Amino acid sequence: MMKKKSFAKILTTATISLGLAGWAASAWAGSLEDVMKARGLTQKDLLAAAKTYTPTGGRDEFLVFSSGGQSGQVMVYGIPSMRILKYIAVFTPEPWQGYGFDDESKAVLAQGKIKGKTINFGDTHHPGITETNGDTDGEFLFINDKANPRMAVIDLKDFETKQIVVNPIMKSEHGGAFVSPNSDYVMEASQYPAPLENGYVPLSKFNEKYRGAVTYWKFDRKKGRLDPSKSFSLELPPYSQDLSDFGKGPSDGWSFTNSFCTERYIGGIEKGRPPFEAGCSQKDTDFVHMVNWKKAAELFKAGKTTMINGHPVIMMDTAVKEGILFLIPEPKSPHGVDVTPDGKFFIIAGKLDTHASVYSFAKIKALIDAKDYAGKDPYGIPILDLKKTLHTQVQVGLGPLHNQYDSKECIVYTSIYVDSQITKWNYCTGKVLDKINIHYNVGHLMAMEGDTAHPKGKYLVSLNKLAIDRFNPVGPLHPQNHQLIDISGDKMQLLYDMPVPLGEPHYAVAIQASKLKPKVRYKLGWNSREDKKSIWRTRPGREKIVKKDGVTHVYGTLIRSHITPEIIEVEEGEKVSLHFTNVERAQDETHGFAINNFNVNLSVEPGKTASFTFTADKPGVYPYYCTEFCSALHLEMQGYLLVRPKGVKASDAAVSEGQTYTKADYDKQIKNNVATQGVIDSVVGYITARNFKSFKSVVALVEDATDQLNFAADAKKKSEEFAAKGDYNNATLWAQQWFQYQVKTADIGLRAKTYLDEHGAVVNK
Ligand code: K7E
Ligand code: CUA
Repeated sequence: MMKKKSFAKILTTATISLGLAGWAASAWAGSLEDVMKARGLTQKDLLAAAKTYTPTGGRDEFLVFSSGGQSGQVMVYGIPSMRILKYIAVFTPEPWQGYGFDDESKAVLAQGKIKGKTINFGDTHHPGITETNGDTDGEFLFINDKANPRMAVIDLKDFETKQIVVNPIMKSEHGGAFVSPNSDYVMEASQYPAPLENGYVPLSKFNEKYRGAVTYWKFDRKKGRLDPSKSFSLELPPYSQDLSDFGKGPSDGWSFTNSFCTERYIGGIEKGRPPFEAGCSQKDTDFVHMVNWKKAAELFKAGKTTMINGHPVIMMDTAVKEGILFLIPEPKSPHGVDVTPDGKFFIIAGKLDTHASVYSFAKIKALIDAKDYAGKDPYGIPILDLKKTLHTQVQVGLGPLHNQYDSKECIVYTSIYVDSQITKWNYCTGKVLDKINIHYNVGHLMAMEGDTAHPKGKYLVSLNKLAIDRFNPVGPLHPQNHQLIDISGDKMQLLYDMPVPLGEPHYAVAIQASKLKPKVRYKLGWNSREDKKSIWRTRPGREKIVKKDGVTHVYGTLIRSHITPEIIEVEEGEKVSLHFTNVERAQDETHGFAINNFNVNLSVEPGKTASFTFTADKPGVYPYYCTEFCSALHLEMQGYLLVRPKGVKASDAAVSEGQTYTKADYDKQIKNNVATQGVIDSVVGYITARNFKSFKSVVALVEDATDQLNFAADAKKKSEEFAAKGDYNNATLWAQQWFQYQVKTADIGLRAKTYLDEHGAVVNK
């Protein structure tokens, strides 16, 4: 039995230890100068610290969604604090979130099966947020998988993955997810050419049968899902298509996809042939593909497509005939293609060139309108003359990759891989303005909303490929390094190094935090993956065990601090489906659920219903418990799954326990409860004497406390009923339960009191 402390005593101890901690800190810290000296910090360091430091309770101005690379996840962090807030599970099971462990999320992961195969890994590259008029709106996030061409949809109301779609024709993919200015389509471009059909085609047929493609996934914003029945693709030559971007403003209706290895080299180092890297970098230029996607969407609607693997594809000859596909040379093995905020230009940097090329959309459009072509590629696609399309070319450094835009007019930042630098330059005048060293080998870079119609400036993040010596060594596999750079002034200033213990980040997108409106709880009994009421939901007092179609369904609830039911007994071989609803209304009162030896953890956030279906294949005793430290009696949030051997009858014998209670125990417990109620009353008095209703968080806490007090009243009633019958054993136990609800009430009350104290609440007049 747990030793009971009176609640008043707990309060006093807490106060004393807080006081001591405050005293110790002030004695240790010394003056700012002392700390600077002791840690070897300069004024510049302090300035950088002041620009990123976020005091307790402080919030960030921007949130970043970063690809988690090979982890198959998305990382969320804040700017300028660089504090990591969440890893969103997308293509890969993640037990803390129950992702891939509860039935509901297993169904999402199962959507990502390819040719019947479960793929539990994803190589995420480019996150994209839904846009309205070319600006991110914070409703949904998309992310692609390069290794297994797939696209996932994350709802930013709860930061959960809702859908995975498999690309029906691609065998490799890199240029996703790019979102059209009003989120009609999400774009995905293939990378390594392969036959669009499934099945074997020898490499000797590379030129004729291997292909690239771009897919335009139709997004149904109302449903928050991609709609494969309204999506289509465009067949492209067997070049290695790379990144993409949608036009906006004057270039709205067009999409741009660049490529490398337009040499169409097929490798063969094992046969003594030069490797891919030699054969794919021979030519001085590759091609950016320009697609009139609005016209393509009309062709699709008009049925001018060929079905491949059940998916409509506009073939190249149709695209050429209809005038929706053009090529423009681009130097050399390029990587990024980035449309300027006003949509008048796009910038492409060639990895093997020192220049960034600024293309003028107006010039391109004039050439297309005049049918002024420089030639055709081997597939009959018109090629425009490079020189005639250029606005300017600027020498930015060795190995330029990606571009991001500033809030200041004409200012762009380019990541320089080989030089390990970021170059700031003016794409209107063609002038280089500033360079800053980064550590090391930057890939993508990201400015605040820096790929939208209205970039927000202020900060830039350098997403570096190597960390080498920047952090304490942790073995041969180093962390990634995101570096925060201040771009508010004329000179860039490095502010912060953030190690990232996750897969290679590739791209990230930032959004003003104020645009995000995530919820704090689900409606009661919610299937979060399907966004509707769960058919398995239940309420407190309605918990039940029902056999249906050979499956034993357990409709249970979770609340501080018990699981209902606490004993589940089934027979060997029985199929069991557990459905738990978290019936908390309080913010952040998540419960977890794990059973010994069943490879399961559920994360059941307030309101959510999560299920776990299994076969009780081995007789035995399997404790289960809550995996989140949800309350003082969290360790007691437990239960037993008993699997009876086949043919053995359930034993109805009286439960035998360690302890029975007498009237003396009962009286002692009641006395304690009455004293505790006194403490609660004083906390309640403190809160209600102040303007607590002006604080949303406190109002929510008071609501929760009221719930707990109602539960306490219930338990009190049961206790009194048993006492009246002279059953002091049950009376004492229910009195103890009454006390447990009091503890929860007091815990919440104290949280509310602290909040009021910290936020300057005032006494009511
Ligand atoms: Cu690594 Cu955009 Cu996939 Cu460049 S990508 S670095
Ligand atoms: Cu619920 Cu611990």
